[in-house]
Amino acid sequence: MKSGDKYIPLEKLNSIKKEALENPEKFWGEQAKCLDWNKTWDKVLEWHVPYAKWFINGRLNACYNCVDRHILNNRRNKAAIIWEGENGECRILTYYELYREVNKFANVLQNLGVETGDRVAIYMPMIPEAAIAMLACARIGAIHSVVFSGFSADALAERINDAEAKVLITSDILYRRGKKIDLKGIVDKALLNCPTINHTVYVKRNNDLKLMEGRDYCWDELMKGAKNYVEPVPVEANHPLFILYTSGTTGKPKGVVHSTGGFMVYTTKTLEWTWGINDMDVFWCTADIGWITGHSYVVYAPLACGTTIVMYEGAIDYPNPGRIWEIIEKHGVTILYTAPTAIRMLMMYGEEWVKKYNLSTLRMLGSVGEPINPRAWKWYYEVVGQKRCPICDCYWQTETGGHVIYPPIGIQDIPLKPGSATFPGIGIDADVVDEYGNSLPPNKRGLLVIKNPWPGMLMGLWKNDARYRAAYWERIKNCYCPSDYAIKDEDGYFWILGRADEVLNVAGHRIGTAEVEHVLISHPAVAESAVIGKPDDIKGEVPVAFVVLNKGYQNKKELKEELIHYVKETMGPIATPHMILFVNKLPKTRSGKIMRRILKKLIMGEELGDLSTIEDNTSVDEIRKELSDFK
Ligand code: 6R9
Repeated sequence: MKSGDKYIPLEKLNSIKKEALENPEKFWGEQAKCLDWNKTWDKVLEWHVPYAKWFINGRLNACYNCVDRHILNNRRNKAAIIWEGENGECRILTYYELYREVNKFANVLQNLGVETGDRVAIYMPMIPEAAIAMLACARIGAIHSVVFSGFSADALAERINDAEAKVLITSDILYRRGKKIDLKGIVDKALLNCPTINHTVYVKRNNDLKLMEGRDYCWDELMKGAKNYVEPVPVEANHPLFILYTSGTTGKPKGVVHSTGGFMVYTTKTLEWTWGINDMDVFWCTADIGWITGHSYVVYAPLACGTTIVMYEGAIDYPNPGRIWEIIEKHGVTILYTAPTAIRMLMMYGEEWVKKYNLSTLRMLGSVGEPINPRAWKWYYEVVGQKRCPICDCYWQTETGGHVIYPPIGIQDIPLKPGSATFPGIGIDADVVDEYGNSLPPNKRGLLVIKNPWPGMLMGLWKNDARYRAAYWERIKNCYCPSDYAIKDEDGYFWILGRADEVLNVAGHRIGTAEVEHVLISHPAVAESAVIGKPDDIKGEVPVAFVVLNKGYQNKKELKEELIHYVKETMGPIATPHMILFVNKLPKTRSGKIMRRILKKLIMGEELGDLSTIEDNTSVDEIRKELSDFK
């Protein structure tokens, strides 16, 4: 890889970038040949701000591109998925085996009445059946909506209902830190409020699975009678491949919709450009399929490239902190793609755990989900990669479909700066601007924007056009605004500084403060609440909640615990408040807006700055006192 002959000269990369921006239709039309199409498009791009259509009237099938085309060549017997369970159990599926399972499950879906365009919810642990279910949906043109298996019954129901899913695919249990988590119990609770679900399919891993007659089925049973082949449905390129819900600034999650053609082209090409992926690679992206990284870079792009992927169910530090390194050694992983929060945790366990294993197969490392702090970067580079493996810090979002700011190390050995995701990628016209959209000079903090459409861009929000425009296109005129602060340095490197909205980044997961507040307020004891993020050494940020109690409820430790538990149960463990503070009043502006900025400064022990807009100063004094009592 480091031989140099794979690299194109820097001038060439720059001229490719220039061409991609100057003539996107020609450029992306060429790139789209990385996929097999049933029918070529009539037009590459139609762009009416803020809606882009790519590869119009082109027809393709995502599942065919990820599976069928590989069994027609010498990848037929190559490992597609190497699966490891937490307890060391291992399953390997070749491309042919994946093809067989996906076909059968596509037929199972048909037999359950699923048709092209229908929505199918997937609530599953990291097991091969999760990828099989996604690909089977794609095969028949059904739109999947994967819900992270750590989400609660309410969160699951809300997402199922918004998408009006017909069928739910799940599993009876999942394994985490040696424990069996009862998914069936959560699903049963959710389904009490999901009128659109006709059928549920369970992957059975426990012996005492009780099914409801006529509604629930067992995966293996249905597979027994299924046909071996289902013709992949060629869909128009702008047919939605999936919906994935992500946190926004209101209590309701946003259903991000991705296309089939544009998404597949963009993720496949960014996988190649970032890692220079080849047939020798064993690619391990540790993300869960419940997040976008699991969609783009665990399932779709690597399989479209015919890559061998590692899929792992469980915690990467269980049963001991060497687990992640053991898996890399065992399967000869060549590329590890993980999150800064994981790196910081592994760093805390110490390098002796890393040194116990032979990691010489690794050739590249990746980071995603939040800014990586230079200390973690250095440790990752020196201890894990032995100064041999470049670190691809990839900035992107659920909405962008694939990497948008990243080093294209697969084709060019550009110099890295720890903590910077380097430059806007090929075909991405990004900038840092002030609130009026004016480009800022180097080292000035501003909003990150993307000024042009790219094939991986979201098509919109599920049945919510007004919110799509308001959330991404109204802050800066004619620009896509990801709501992240950034600076561009004097060499043109981009540094992402964190969210510019009310969204927290807890261990790389997006959590809307409004979502947590919404849950708290639904508890009878709570009159009002404000949630902010407090910096945390491992998780990056943790939620802290300020709560005003209703009359009749007292400031008691038990009530705090109850509320913490309530959020955990209602939203899922990742949203659990790190602490709750009871206060009599929240600081508000005269127009009644909660001043979270002040709460944040109070918790950080910082100067409060301008308090002229505050309605009542006593709220601040009271919170100060509460905080000092807490310490
Ligand atoms: C892929 C993913 C998106 C938000 C994004 C930003 C943060 C992601 C980052 C990064 C700095 C990186 N983020 N990658 N910040 N450097 N390399 O994480 O998608 O869950 O939608 O989160 O994550 O704040 O806006 P998603």
